[in-house]
Amino acid sequence: MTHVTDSPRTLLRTCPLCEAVCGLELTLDSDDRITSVRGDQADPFSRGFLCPKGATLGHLDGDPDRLTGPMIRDRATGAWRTVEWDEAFTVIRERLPRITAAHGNQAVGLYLGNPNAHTVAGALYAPLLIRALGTRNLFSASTADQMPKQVSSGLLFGDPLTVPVPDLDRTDYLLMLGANPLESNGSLCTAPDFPGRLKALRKRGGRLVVVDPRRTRTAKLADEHLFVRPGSDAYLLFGIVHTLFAENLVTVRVEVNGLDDVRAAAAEFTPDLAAARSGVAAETIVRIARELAAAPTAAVYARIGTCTAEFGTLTQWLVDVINVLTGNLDTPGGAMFATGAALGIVRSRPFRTGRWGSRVRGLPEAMGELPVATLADEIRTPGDGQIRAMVTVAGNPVLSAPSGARLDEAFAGLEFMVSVDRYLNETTRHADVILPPPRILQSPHYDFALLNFAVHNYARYSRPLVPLGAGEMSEAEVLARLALAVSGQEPRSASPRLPGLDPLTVVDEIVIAGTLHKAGMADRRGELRGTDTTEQRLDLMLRLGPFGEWASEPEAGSDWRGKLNLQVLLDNPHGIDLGPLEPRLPGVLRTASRKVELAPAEMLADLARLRARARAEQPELVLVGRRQLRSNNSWLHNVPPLVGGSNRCTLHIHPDDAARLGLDGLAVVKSAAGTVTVELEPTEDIMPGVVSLPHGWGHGDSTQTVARAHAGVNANVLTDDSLVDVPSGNAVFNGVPVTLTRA
Ligand SMILES: Nc1nc2c(c(=O)[nH]1)N[C@H]1C(S)=C(S)[C@@H](COP(=O)(O)OP(=O)(O)OC[C@H]3O[C@@H](n4cnc5c(=O)[nH]c(N)nc54)[C@H](O)[C@@H]3O)O[C@H]1N2
Ligand SMILES: Nc1nc2c(c(=O)[nH]1)N[C@H]1C(S)=C(S)[C@@H](COP(=O)(O)OP(=O)(O)OC[C@H]3O[C@@H](n4cnc5c(=O)[nH]c(N)nc54)[C@H](O)[C@@H]3O)O[C@H]1N2
Ligand code: SF4
Ligand SMILES: [Mo]
Repeated sequence: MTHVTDSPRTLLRTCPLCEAVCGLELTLDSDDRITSVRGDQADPFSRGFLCPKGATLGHLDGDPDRLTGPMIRDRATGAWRTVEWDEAFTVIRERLPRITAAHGNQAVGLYLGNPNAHTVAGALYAPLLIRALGTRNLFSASTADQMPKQVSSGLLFGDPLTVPVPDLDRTDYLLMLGANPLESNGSLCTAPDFPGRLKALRKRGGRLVVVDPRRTRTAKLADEHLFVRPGSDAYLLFGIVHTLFAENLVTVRVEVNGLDDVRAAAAEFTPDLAAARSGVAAETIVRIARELAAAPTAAVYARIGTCTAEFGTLTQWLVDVINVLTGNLDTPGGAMFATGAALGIVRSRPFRTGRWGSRVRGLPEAMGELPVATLADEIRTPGDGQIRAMVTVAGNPVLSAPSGARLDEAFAGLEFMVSVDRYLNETTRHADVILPPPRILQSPHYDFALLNFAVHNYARYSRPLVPLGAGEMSEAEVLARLALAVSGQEPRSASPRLPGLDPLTVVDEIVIAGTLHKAGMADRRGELRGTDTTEQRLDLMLRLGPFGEWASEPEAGSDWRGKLNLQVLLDNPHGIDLGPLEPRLPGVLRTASRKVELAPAEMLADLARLRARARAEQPELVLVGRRQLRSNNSWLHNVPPLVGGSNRCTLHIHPDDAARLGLDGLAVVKSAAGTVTVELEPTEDIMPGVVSLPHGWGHGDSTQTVARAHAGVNANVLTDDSLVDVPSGNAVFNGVPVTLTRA
């Protein structure tokens, strides 16, 4: 890449690595290399916060192992060669449509990984690929992550994207379960400097209670930490609900249906039962219920530890049931709904799941997706509708999905695979073609998804900081061309009606025209600003959004009401403070009743499972995960300053368990799904009876040099894809029964 610049220069950009959306101030040298990264002090939301991952963005960006051009694998020799884009797309256009022609659309599976939630390409152009493939075999990291929260929100509020977040900056009491934002910086709760916000909560006299089988850094910061047996959060929360009813502490401030059904359901799930299952004393559960009811404002927040568990959806439902019963839903200081600035999908019908089922296990669809826990089944089980080819975009399911070893084998048996990814890794090594996105700095950034889950209304847009060079392609264009190729179309036939335009422009023009038409503004195309059609789409979404200058009735009450468009964001490169969260009910409800449906039939039906488990024996030893400050799922282990030290793949175990089992050094960990051998790290910070292994490791065969030197083991060899949270189909990573022996 050669272009002339003044050197060095300072540029602003949002960090794309996690949900905290921190503003960054980058210094680039005359070769466009990042020489320093600082937190952007003038960002009104992140106020200069920076974590170790953001700080090493330059190393990630300059990684010599990052793929810089399309690659094709020779199936006979296994050798990779770098090719021109046209050759890569030609191979796809020739191979993939032949498979669908012979076996139908279901023969191709699509997996969308986590970074799609962070990129403009993922937000605006992945849907195009979904449509082009027309397959029901659509999978994503969502069913290894937050699907329980989305199903629960869909049932309660009618829309799975209407997810309440704790009003962190104003709450007086935060009950947090299964989250460790001091290391993760938060999830489904966009809050840059989450640690600082928690400290501020305590400083203003608020109370933080953390429920976790590990004494995490977050737990150490809290007023109170409760060790909880993995997978038992639903009992614990039911114990709180039971107490709220039993002690007449219920104050409902929003319109709801089903209050009596919830009361009836909670009758059998007493604090005593909760104590027996969770290990938290019944008196403590009762006291927490009273504290939540008595606090001027309070919020319950539960994340990955509780989502990726056997009763994930029930747990997420109970979280918001408590927020409702304590009068804290949709009120300042409670659990509130953010107002994203960009126009989102407007849902007309109430959400439901199970509109279709997966072929092999009949698992219900949710949000149009099937559970990733059944992806290996769909590839391996012969018959009509079997997956024979895969497309993956920004995902590494061999390391991130349950029963990873099974999936690894399944991918190896595919007839054809395409991956859009920065790296040759454990998943993409099975691809025939890899299409890499350009450098992070060459992509625009707007958080279409995450700003809908922010604890403060905010917007920020970053233009690409470095132009694309010869032979480089934006990820938006990669996806647009891939969508054409999988349908067997040549780029020039993108649209007969718009001849001479590149595929990306064609797609954007169609979307823009459709959106304008729906808004009754077909004549205003010429007013949209932006250097390309991607920016013009953002401009349109901002103008029509809740703060937008074209909003018919701006809902949001900030000073920016009726003003936003792309130019305003460009004029405010540090981001815009759109004000504190505001009450949004009943406006955002999409239930048929236009009330909060507090007792959805799907949740009441799932109680049978919870009841049955209450009688089951507790396994002697169970596995949970953990996140590490200097990791990001599977893909930052090739960044030298991030690996090593505390950032290693070790099994945390209580010293009493290690002694009882006569273990030290290495141990063999065995589950129903598989076996790994891993180094033990005894610590008092974990409950007896629980061991913890971080996910995303297992780079033993990697061609990434640094990652291979810090390989670790794949935690998902141990997790079992035959288990799911039934209502959402979500994978179960926590509470996996294991046995340990000496290595
Ligand atoms: N540094 C870093 N940051 C990240 C990521 C990363 O890999 N590294 N990943 C990003 C992603 S994709 C996500 S989704 C978010 C997730 O962000 P968080 O939800 O904060 O995830 P974790 O840090 O894994 O914290 C989950 C906690 O749940 C606990 N836990 C396990 N089982 C149970 C249980 O049954 N009950 C309860 N109550 N607790 C349990 C674990 O001990 C752990 O401390 O983090 C994001 N941020
Ligand atoms: N045992 C266990 N397993 C888990 C979890 C757990 O807590 N425990 N957590 C789960 C959670 S919350 C999540 S979100 C999933 C994550 O699951 P995945 O999304 O499948 O895995 P990642 O490791 O995030 O992989 C991201 C991939 O995207 C590539 N990439 C990075 N940036 C870009 C980009 O801009 N464009 C493109 N095209 N590719 C890019 C990376 O190289 C990498 O290959 O893992 C889940 N798996
Ligand atoms: S907290 Fe997240 S968004 Fe902020 S600098 Fe770190 S990785 Fe980037
Ligand atoms: Mo995630």
